Amino acid sequence: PQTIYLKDYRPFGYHIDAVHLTFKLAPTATRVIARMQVRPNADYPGAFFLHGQELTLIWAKIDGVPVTPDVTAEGLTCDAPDAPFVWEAEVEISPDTNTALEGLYTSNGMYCTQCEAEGFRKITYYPDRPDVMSVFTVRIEGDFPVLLSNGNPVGQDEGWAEWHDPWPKPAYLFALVAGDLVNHPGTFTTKSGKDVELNIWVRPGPDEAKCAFGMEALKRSMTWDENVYGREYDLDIFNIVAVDDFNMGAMENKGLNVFNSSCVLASPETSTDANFERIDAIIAHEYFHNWTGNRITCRDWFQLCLKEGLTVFRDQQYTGDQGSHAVKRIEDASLMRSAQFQEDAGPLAHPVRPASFVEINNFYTITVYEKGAELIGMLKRLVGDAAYAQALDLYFERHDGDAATIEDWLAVFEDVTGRDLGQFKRWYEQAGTPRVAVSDDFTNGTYSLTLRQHTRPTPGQPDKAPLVIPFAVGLIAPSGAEVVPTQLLELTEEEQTFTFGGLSEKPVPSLLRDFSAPVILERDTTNAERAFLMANDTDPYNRWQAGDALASAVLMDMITEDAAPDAAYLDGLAAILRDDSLDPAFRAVMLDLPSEDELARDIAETGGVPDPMAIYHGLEALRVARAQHLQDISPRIYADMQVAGPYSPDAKSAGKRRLANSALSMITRLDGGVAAARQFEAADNMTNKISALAQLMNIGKGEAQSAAFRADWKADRLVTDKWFGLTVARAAPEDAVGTAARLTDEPDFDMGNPNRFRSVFGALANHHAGFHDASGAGYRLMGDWLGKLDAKNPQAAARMSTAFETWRRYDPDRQAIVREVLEALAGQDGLSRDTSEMVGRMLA
Ligand code: HT7
Ligand code: ZN
Repeated sequence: PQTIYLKDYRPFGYHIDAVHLTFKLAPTATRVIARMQVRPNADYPGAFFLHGQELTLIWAKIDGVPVTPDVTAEGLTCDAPDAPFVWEAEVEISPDTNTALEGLYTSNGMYCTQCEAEGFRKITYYPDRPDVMSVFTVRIEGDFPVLLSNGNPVGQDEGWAEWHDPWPKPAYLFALVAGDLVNHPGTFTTKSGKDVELNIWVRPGPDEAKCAFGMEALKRSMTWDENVYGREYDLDIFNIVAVDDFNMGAMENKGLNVFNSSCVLASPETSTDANFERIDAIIAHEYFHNWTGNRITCRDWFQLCLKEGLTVFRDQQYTGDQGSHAVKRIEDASLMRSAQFQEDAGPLAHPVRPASFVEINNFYTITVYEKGAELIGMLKRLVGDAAYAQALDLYFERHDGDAATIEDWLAVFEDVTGRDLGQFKRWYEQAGTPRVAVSDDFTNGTYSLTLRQHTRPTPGQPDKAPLVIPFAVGLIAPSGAEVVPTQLLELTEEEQTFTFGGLSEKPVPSLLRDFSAPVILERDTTNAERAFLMANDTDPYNRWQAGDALASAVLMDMITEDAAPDAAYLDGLAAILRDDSLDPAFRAVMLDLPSEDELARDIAETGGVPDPMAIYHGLEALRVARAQHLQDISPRIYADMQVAGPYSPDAKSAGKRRLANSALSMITRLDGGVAAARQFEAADNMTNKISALAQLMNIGKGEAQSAAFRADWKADRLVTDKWFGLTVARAAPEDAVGTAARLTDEPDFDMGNPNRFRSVFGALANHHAGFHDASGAGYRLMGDWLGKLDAKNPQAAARMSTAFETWRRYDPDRQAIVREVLEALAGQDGLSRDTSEMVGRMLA
């Protein structure tokens, strides 16, 4: 397969000023007629090549005269005039047999599209690249009550509808939906007084009762983007459609967002607090793309972080505004440290702006999205809030209607601040997580901190240059009083020393406050100092980080030396739990423990070989010890945190439920499941129901409750996904693989539905001790199913293949089995470009 390089970028040889599409829908023989106004690009003359895949060309014409283009599996090339002309072509496609869920496909009888990144080429011949922007008019003919496309409706009658989108857009933002759908309506008046019709479209039936929250989330997002970024909506109508079979979370098609049902449908009985928060964030994310992605798009797919990093940053700000900025920052930083640092340290490491790819779908990664958002956060920290706001205003003004680059993005910051961002740009180009080694000294009332940065080699990038690292620091006196409030240091050299004078005693440093940069701190410290910061730090992220580091240190001793849990950790937790002045959600995150995967990483990092069962038993032992140590507090917390009245997913109530359920998990370790069984029976919302069930399963109980849950929710596919996932996640390590295999025999296991596949195999991949069972059964089961899935849905298979990303951490026997599984997969006949690229990188 061909590798595509950023350095080879060249504009298209033609402009497409307008495109008219006619769809004649039929399950296996849909006809698509395209008519395009084409104009040669005088600055960049080139061949008239149109992408196209899995299309049957019926006819093609230039200026009304039939032509016979050269057609290959990737597209067509045609001799074209050196002056403006009209291109017309008719193709036939088969939505019903399109199991890749890319292009036009059917899902439960409804037609829908997914075009990002390169799916439009499965709909018609077209320059399917984001820098070719055009004005689309779409006519849909089909026997459905609802026929939707981008932009505004311009006409409809029985069996047809026509839509016109006045905003030029790249083909990846095209969308079409047709089906028997019903709408949950709403309205929004923009700040300039324009009325916008809003709709969430679902299939008739129980989904209709699950739209209200999404509609309110959409209105909140629209208001927030006006108030915080000054961005107004720009069409008469905004449609969201819920689709069951969908590869990712949602898609920001202009004026017609398509959502995975699981990311828009919500009700108290079927959705957890975490689901509500995620839905709120995804609706916001897709809506925010209207400006950061749609009005300003990407020049090429190497610039993906331009829209995704910025839009994630914006949705993070939005979520923080809805509840607790502190807890949101802790969760975002925790995700970076657990999952993105892992990607950056392994065979799949790549820069936020990659320099090459084989299959772009493989680059919708946590590095592009979450690290991309961290880069925006660092820029904001470095230039300050006011300059950030000015730079964003300039970005929107200067690049509205453009297909832009990271260079364009950085230039607005340079122009606003006069600052040279040449060194900052390395963050976009250099893969790997920088390590900052910290040493300190205290002499004559002056405290000095020496910071030394180093980034290890990553695949294809052996040498790394120093980055500009915004490093937020505070100093705390031994009494616990903060003597130096947060200051932002800028580390630009390989090594730099920063001094703080006028101190009467040696302070304890609070380093990298608020996770001011995505780096790994290296510092010799003690459990006593970690406990001190856990108790005294004024920075909530660092307080959490100290607790997390302390828990990890305690667990490492328990796992590798069979030590008893350090009382400093248990006492520290008790103090936090007792402190009613602290936000319940914050207290709940303080109770989260490092995952088995993170502990395996830490063991490998210190030169050891992780033993998955030892890690599992270490964590279980700490859970029991915690439950015992906190047994006087947990029942009181559990009682205090009960939320009276009808369920509401607001952040305050959700925080209380989160803490109550953390307390329940400790109570359950000691009471044999009595309280959890009671909560299961009494719960009127999914958060409390499923948490109680999970606690019971954790102690090997809950069989009856699990069966009842399964039976009660058989008809609800999203709750059934939860049951599949929980059943694997809570299986004992020795049963996890067998459980996953058994679930694939259930009549409602459907590998064609990505949510269902992920509910089983995503849960298996995350079941550390089960997946890494010494027999290799987990690896083999995963490999077999990836092979089967790849033939249907390459994108989903490639994504799930990251389950093997960390295989080189484990012992030679396990490695040998994984190698065998990956090599078998690589050798599978007809393996997709998607999966073969991923497997190849993991084996390299
Ligand atoms: N921009 C979208 C990314 C995307 C996608 C979505 C659904 C299915 C396939 C997809 N490929 C790429 C989603 C987003 O980041 O908002
Ligand atoms: Zn996005």
